[in-house]
Amino acid sequence: MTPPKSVPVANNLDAFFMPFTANRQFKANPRLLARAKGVHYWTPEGRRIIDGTAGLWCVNAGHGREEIKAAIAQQLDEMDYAPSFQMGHPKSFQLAARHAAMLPGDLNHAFYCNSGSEAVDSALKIALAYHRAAGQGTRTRFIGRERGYHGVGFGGISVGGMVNNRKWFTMLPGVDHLPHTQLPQNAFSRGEPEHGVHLADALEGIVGLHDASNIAAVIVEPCAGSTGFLPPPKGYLKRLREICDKYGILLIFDEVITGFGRLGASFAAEKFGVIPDLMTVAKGISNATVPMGGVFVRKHIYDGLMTGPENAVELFHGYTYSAHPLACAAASAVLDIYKNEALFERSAELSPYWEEGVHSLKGLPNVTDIRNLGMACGIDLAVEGSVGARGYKAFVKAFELGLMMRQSGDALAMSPPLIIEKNQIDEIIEITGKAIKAVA
Ligand code: PXG
Repeated sequence: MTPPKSVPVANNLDAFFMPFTANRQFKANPRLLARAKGVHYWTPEGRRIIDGTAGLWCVNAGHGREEIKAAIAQQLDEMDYAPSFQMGHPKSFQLAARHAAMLPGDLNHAFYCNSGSEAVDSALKIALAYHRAAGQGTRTRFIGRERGYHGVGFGGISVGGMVNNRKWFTMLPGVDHLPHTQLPQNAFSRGEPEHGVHLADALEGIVGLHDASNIAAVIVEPCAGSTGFLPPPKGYLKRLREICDKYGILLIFDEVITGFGRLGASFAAEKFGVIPDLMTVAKGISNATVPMGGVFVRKHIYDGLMTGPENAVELFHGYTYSAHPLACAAASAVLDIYKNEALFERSAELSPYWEEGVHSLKGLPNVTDIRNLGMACGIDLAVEGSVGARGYKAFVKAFELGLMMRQSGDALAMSPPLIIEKNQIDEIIEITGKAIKAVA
C-alpha cells in the first residue's frame, strides 16, 4: 500500500465539535487518520498504525474491502435512496431474510436503523409496545446494569451504567440496575470467569421491590465492552434468562460489539446458548462502511405486535434511513465476506493465540487485571493520580509507537479486525507491552 500524500491539516481543526473527545487537548496535539487498508491505518504524514480495535469495534472484516465498495457503488448506480415507510425496496427484505437465517433460535425478524444507539432505543420501545399489545401496559420499567454501555440516546444512557454518560443529563424514569460483574477474585481469568453467577440473582431482588407486573425488560451486553471488556461469569446469562422467563420479563442482549464474530461465534447468543427476546446490533453489521443498526426480534415479539386491523401501523417507530439501500447493499456484501472467509470460525481459531498474547502482559508494571474472550481483551492499569491519567498516557504512547487501542479510564481495550494474522497479533502485544512499560 502506498503511503498517502501529506494532507494539510494545521490550523483548521476548530470547527468540528468532536464527539467523546477532549476537544481542546486533541486539537493542541491531534491524532489524525487519513487512509486505511486491511488491518492498518495511515496518518496524513504516511505513518502506519496497526488497528488494534477494528476502528471502534466495528471493522470486523478489515478496512478497504473491495467487495463492499463494489456493492455500494452498484447500489448507488441503481438507486440511491428509497423510503421504507409504506414502501420497500428488495434489498431490505433480502437482507432481513439472510439475517434471520443466520440468527440463533427464532430470532427471525429484523428492524433496521442507523446506529447502536438507535437500535437500543428501538428495542426498548418495541419491548414496551409488545407488553402493551399483550394487555400488560403496566410493564414499563427497564433494568440495565452498572458499567453497561448502550449508546447515547435517552433510553440508552438511562439503562446504561457509565456515570460520565449519565450525570449531565436527565434520565428516563423507572430504571434500575443490576450490579456489574467484575469481581476481584476473577482477576486474570481467561475467558469466562468462574465467580459471579449469583450476581444475576439481584434481578430477583428488583422484582421483589417493584413486582414483575411493572417490569418490561432487562438489557445487558452479553460481554460488557466499553468499560474495559468484562466477559460474563460462567452461567450468568443462563441465570438471567431463567429469571426473566419466570416473571415474563423480556431479555434484550445488546450485541452491538459482540455480534458478527467478535467472540468467535456469529453472536454471543449462539456462543452462550442463551436466546434473548430481542437483540440489538450495529458496527460489524456493515463493517462500518455505511452506518447501520438493527434490532432482531423473536417470533413471539413480532407476532405479538401483528394485532389490530390490518390497515393499522403496528409500530409507530422508524427512521428516514431505516434499511437505507446503501446500508443494505453493504451489509449483504459483508455477510458474503464473513461466510466466504469463514471469519467467525477464524475468530474462534485465533482466540487461543490472542489469549496467550494478552495474558503474556501479566506481570508488567501496574497491570492489575487482564480479561479476554474471543478476539477482544481488557487490561486494567493501576490509577496514577487522577482516574484515567495513566490509561490515557498509555493510549497516546501506543499511538506514537504505531498501535491504535481504546482506553476507558485506566482500562485498555483491544479488538482487532478478524482478518488479523498471528505475526500482527505479536506486533500488537509487543507495542502494548512497550506502552505499558513507558507509563510505569
Ligand atoms: N451498545 C453497545 C454495546 C455499544 O458498544 C452502542 C450501543 C452505541 O452504538 P453507536 O453506533 O450509537 O455508537 C455501542 C457503541 C469504546 C466505544 O471505545 C464503544 C462504542 C462506541 C464508541 C466507543 O468502547 N460502542
